[in-house]
Amino acid sequence: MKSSSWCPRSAQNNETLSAAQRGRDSSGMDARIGINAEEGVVIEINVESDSYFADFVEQWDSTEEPARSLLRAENWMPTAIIAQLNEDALSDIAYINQGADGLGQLNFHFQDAENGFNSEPDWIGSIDTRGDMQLVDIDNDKLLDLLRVTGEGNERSAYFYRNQNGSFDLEQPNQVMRFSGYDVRLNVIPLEQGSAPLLNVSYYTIPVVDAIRNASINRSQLLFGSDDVGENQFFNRRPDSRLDESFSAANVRGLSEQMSLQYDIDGDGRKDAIFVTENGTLAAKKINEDLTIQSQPFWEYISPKTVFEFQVLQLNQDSKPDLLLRHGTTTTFLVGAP
Ligand SMILES: [Ca+2]
Ligand SMILES: [Ca+2]
Ligand SMILES: [Ca+2]
Repeated sequence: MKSSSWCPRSAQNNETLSAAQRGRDSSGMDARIGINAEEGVVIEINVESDSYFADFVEQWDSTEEPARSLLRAENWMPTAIIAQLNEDALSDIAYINQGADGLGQLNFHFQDAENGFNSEPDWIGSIDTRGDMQLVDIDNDKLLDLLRVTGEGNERSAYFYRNQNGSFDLEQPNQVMRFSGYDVRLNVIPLEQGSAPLLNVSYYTIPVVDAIRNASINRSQLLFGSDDVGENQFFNRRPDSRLDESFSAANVRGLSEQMSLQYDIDGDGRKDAIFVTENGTLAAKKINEDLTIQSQPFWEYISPKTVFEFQVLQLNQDSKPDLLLRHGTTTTFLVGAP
């Protein structure tokens, strides 16, 4: 494990390392893209371990949050959550169980200043529990709305429901969007504090012609704003911007983690697009006012080892973002310096 500091305030490279020191070939990584009839595109990434016993035993300090959690809390919906569901300042409870009709049931218990919570739910709604569900504030009114994503194969449908002071019309989504691609992910992101959230949709596709000649895979980022929405809808029908990147065996490192628009890397109050480059470094691009992602990164961190995964964390008490970079067998912490 390595710990160093970096300056999030200005665009910079890690100048203590020359590009030649990146260790392109010493990362012990081998990647291969193949295509077969049964599995489609297969990406094999082998990471060589320094020792067969590396990470075999891990000691956890029970008084501290584990740095490497088995579940990332932001990626799953727990059985019951505490959330702002109606128009008062008190937190409420939401959970899903099986209703009397045998179908899924969404339950809300509203908090009352005098009596706390009722044992019976204050609002229930019958809901199809297939697919992924998320309670997230989509329209920036502080009340959590519902996003449900379902589908099979490479077809995905996203259903958006608006929270109306503690209830949803689950029969009638406010907006439905459909996407074709693999590993379709939807993220609702306020680019700046208090600004209207945008929708970031990312997925992979396989170009048919290229796939035969030269195995490759495309990664797309769509950004939907909300300045031209239809009545009662959340997001524009057409994406405001689209970024398509092509990957083959030569630049497969860039595929190891999706681009993230969740973090403000330079502390200017506006989220940036962070991604792993094809050289296995970490870089960030600005997101313009028109929601296009700039073509050139304004920041790149050249690590001595290939980066496979990253997280932006608050490791200390200052409000500057800290970075956790995962390599093949090691982890680097970068603590933001003023
Ligand atoms: Ca409430
Ligand atoms: Ca809302
Ligand atoms: Ca920024």
